[in-house]
Amino acid sequence: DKEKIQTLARTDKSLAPCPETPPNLVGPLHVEFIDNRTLDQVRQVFSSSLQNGGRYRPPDCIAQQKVAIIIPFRNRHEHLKHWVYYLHPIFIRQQLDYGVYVINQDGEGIFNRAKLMNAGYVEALKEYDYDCFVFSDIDLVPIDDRNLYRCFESPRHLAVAMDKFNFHLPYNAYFGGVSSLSKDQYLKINGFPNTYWGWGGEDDDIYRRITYSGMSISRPDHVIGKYKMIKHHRDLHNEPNPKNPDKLGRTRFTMRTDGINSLKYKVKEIVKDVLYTFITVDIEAPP
Ligand code: UD2
Ligand code: MN
Repeated sequence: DKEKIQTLARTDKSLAPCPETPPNLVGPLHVEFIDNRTLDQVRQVFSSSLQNGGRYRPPDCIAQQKVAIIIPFRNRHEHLKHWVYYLHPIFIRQQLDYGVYVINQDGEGIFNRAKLMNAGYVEALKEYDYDCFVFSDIDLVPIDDRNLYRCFESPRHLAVAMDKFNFHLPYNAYFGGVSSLSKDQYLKINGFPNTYWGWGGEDDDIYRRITYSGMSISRPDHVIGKYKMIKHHRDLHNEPNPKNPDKLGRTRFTMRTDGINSLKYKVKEIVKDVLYTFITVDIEAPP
């Protein structure tokens, strides 16, 4: 069958590695979040090019990296449809061997972005031998496809020039929005913190974990690293948490015990859509 033939083709040693720089990139993109786009339309666009679960690999070469895209999520379906519409074609042009994992927080408890991303890391690895992890907000769309969604020598911050920050970095140690870490880099920092409930702080904690582990940050330049954020209000149950900034002074110590080595959650449901794998998790959120 089709699946078997594809698997054979992949293991065929005659298939060459994809080129270091993908040949079909177009550069700056036109991105517009139009109201009448529907998820069903987007499904139809990609139904023949993607494998179920939002998986893809280049048919004619061996991808440079196996990349899991992890999205922390709850109640943002309005954004999800735009994200898949714009990101899948970019990933295909970038010749990634990739899968998209939407990690949906179960229940109405306080949101926890970083813990969801930890759960996404674990769940993606149960499925495939990924060597690179890109963590992305659901509302961020790059407007240049030369911004490669892959891993680099150092942990990478991809969302360097967002429209909401006037296409500037808000501060030098900013690590929010979209980032990538190889499996080794991620394990070196013990993954992300599980204890940042509510809005804010978790991205700065991750930045500190990286520097305290002796690594630096890599970034695209400000032309390639441009993003549009879909406009939104602060969600319910994700209020800024005043305790979060205070925790940063202790990250150097807490990072050894709060992270992938202390992660606890339960999978409630896994749904395979053609555009993504949608995993609902109970992360023991406080009310
Ligand atoms: C900023 C950062 C983000 C993170 C956050 C602080 C940008 C563009 N992003 O985002 O990376 O550091 O501050 O926590 O500056 N989400 C849901 N449902 C919810 C709440 C959040 O799906 O109810 C997810 C979704 O993927 C969203 C992300 O969490 O994009 C970040 O939340 P946000 O968009 O409300 O926060 P924002 O834009 O201030
Ligand atoms: Mn946002």
